[in-house]
Amino acid sequence: MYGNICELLNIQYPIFQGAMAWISNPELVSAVSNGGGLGVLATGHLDGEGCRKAIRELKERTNRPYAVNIMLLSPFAKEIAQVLCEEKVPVITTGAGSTITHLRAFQEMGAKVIPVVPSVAIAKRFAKDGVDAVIAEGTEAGGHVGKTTTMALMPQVVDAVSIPVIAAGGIADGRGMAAATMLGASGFQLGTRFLVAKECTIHENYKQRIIKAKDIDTVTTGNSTGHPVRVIRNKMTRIYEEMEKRNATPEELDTLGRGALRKAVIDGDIDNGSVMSGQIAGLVHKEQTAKEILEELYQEYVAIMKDAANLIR
Ligand code: TUI
Repeated sequence: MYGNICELLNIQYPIFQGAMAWISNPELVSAVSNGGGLGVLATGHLDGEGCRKAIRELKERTNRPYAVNIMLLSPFAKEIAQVLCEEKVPVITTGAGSTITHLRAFQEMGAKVIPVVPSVAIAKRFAKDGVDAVIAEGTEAGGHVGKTTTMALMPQVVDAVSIPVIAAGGIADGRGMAAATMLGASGFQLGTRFLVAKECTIHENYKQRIIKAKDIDTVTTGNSTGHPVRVIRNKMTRIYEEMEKRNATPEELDTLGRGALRKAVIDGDIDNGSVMSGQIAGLVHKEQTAKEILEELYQEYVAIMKDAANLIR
């Protein structure tokens, strides 16, 4: 059950930084990998050549293990898969899809393949295909999410597969990591906490909005299109909600959503942009370096785990 993910991936801490399109760039990813975690490069906003350039920059910045994520809904997924093989990426995570193009090619090239799954059925399918581990992501997470909470999803996925399961969604401190361990997690993936890393180059407005966020500040848009996306509630989500209520077509909704993440991340327009965030943003209070975040998370985690037996008698 608790496979050793640090040994499998040759990392110091069992902590992944979630791939966030436009956000998880070589600067952030290298800071996490150099700090002892697993930095995960996002490619959801890139084409094949953009992806190659980002991987090469990342290789310049770190000699430690890193991962690259393929967003399987991306129109460029196929050419990105090809680039990952050519660039001999050591760890590949996937999101937003249940079929991986080039799975065999990835494994023959020597990569470990770790898909994100929102349900037991999809976890089982990938396990049967021979992936190395899965990331079970609860609906608390930011961005494109499934419907089940981390609390309910984790133990069910752990029981359904015999490969390591990484927990994602709703984790931002050592307590969350300890709780996930009790549910059977072999590692943890955090996105929201790394939004406020010093090396995270998102617009300052985005960072401050995360730091200010409260527990009830996120909503999911896109419930009617079958692709719910968790974001901070703002003017854009209110317009989106209105449009969904009057049964706007998926095309109309897409038009509103298109470019919205870039608007928030790059332009700092947190009113009209898509400020993707997990529900745990209310727990994220301060900017720190990626290394400080990793060290603090792990120290909190170890202290809680060591003390856990004292809670019973
Ligand atoms: O992929 C994510 N999170 C993301 S991707 C993204 S970019 C985007 N922007 C706008 C609309 C849609 C995407 C922002 N956030 N997380 C991993 C994840 N994967 N969450 C859920 C899933 C998932 C969903 C369905 C995995 C497999 C799956 O299979 C269903 C099928 O039938 O393919």
